Amino acid sequence: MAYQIYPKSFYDSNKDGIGDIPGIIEKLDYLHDLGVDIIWLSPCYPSPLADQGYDISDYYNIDPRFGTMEDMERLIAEAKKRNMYILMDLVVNHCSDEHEWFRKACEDPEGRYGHFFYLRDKEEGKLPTNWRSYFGGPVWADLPGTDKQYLHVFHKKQPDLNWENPELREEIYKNINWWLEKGLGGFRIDAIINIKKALPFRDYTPDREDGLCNVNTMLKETTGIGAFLGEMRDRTFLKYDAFSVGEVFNEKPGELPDFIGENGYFSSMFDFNAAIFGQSEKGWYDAKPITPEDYKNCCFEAQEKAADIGFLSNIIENHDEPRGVSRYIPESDCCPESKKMLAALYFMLRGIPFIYQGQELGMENTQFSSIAEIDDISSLDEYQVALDAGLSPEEALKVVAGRSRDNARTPMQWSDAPNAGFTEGTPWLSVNPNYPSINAAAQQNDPDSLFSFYKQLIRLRKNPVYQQTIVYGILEPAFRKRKNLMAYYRRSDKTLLVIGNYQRQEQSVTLPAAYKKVLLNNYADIAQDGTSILLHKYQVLILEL
Ligand code: TEU
Ligand code: CA
Repeated sequence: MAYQIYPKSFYDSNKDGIGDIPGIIEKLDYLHDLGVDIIWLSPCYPSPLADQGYDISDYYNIDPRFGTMEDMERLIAEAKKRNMYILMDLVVNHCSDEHEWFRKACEDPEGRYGHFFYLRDKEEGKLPTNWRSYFGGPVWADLPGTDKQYLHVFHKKQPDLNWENPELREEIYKNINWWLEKGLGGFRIDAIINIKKALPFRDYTPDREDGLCNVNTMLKETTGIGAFLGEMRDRTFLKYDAFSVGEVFNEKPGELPDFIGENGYFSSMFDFNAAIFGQSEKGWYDAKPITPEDYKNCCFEAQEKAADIGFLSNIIENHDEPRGVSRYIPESDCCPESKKMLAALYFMLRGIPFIYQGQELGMENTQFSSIAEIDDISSLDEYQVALDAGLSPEEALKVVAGRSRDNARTPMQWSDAPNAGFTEGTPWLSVNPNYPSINAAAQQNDPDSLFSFYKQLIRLRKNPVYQQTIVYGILEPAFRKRKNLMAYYRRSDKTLLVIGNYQRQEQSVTLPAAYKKVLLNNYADIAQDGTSILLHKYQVLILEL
């Protein structure tokens, strides 16, 4: 199983308030104890941090805020000693506008590096296309010192790289191989669906009053991304037997086998079906909340789609999402039992489970009392979108607080010491005020803690007796029509039933047969009468049938 670290917020070893690589090394035993095999690090390359490191200014280095290349090499080696592998983030849809390539493109737009980007002649009063960037506003900005404009589908400080140019692709493959040569286990591949643009560029029907359209409208028209992804796989990952997991939103119907099937572009890709549920073209303020039934349907839909094809990577949160327990559990019901239920339900799905830092402790969304407390550029844009739509500042803040990427980015809660033991300095982002009750130190030696529950889930997945079934077994939904009950069989040489009562009211179920063994239970007991079980509030069971 894999664990995502957001370096800036994981552990600060030198009191500057910013998490760093030596800090990660100090915590490797913690991760090893949890049972982690693969660690994905969000970007720690040199970066102006316009988008928290997803704007890279040098692909061959480590940002001094996070440490040195020696630290990184030590991390890879120390992880390996503990049988763990490091994945880095591969951010190659765009680089930073402070990358040397972009600076050279500004100096000579017609030269080699001008062709690394998408440049168009500037026309007064008219943009080359009417696409809206993911972080708001048009995707076109003036190329400094020239009469041209460049494309950025994310932030202005994240110019898109021109994948149509073979020289650019060579540079990327060279960089990937350079890291793999260092002993890196592989990559998580950022925003990859954006690398192929629909050519020639054109306008699409606007979807908001700003006259712009979502980038996805353009992406839907693209064909041929496979040629780039297949080439990248063959030139890099394949040669090193490296692990790759793609951040793929909206692949086209029928494309899944190309992505994660036999000899697919990637080893795996994330399942975002639940994460994107309820999204609205209009913005966060118009998004629909997700109910337990919706969550169940999202999971099963994705499972069914991938069943004969490959392994999805399953998550309940990441650095771009609110905390899973705050999103997928009805607000007033967020408690240790429901957190464990959610943990078991997603962890036992077919695929590769990923845990995001702090998820194993049940970290929750934080509180924002003013927009000034928010750092995330995506939240700041959505706040404005909500205000423009007529929401009051209080309403807009509430919308953003529920969705903000900063919910996941607050410092890791290690202990009840000041600043949750994350730093002895001033943290770059405030800690969640609930750290005195939710922290690692309080949970590590408590057999009833969420941390211990995750440990048991991981041990179960690795237990040779059940591994075949949990890793490779098919998934078959059970009691599908029962409301607020999420249950499924995992079948191979054994049959397991995972069953969760996704509500505060008790609920009874009749098993098809008596079970042989209880593999995991988030309560001390099972209220049972023969094959009929009365599930407690948010009770989850993993049974061997
Ligand atoms: O995210 C890609 C992506 O599609 C985002 O727009 C995501 O939907 C958004 O952040 C939600 O608010 C990746 C990274 O995970 C993200 O952190 C980066 O900001 C983005 O790429 C640009 O590199
Ligand atoms: Ca530091």
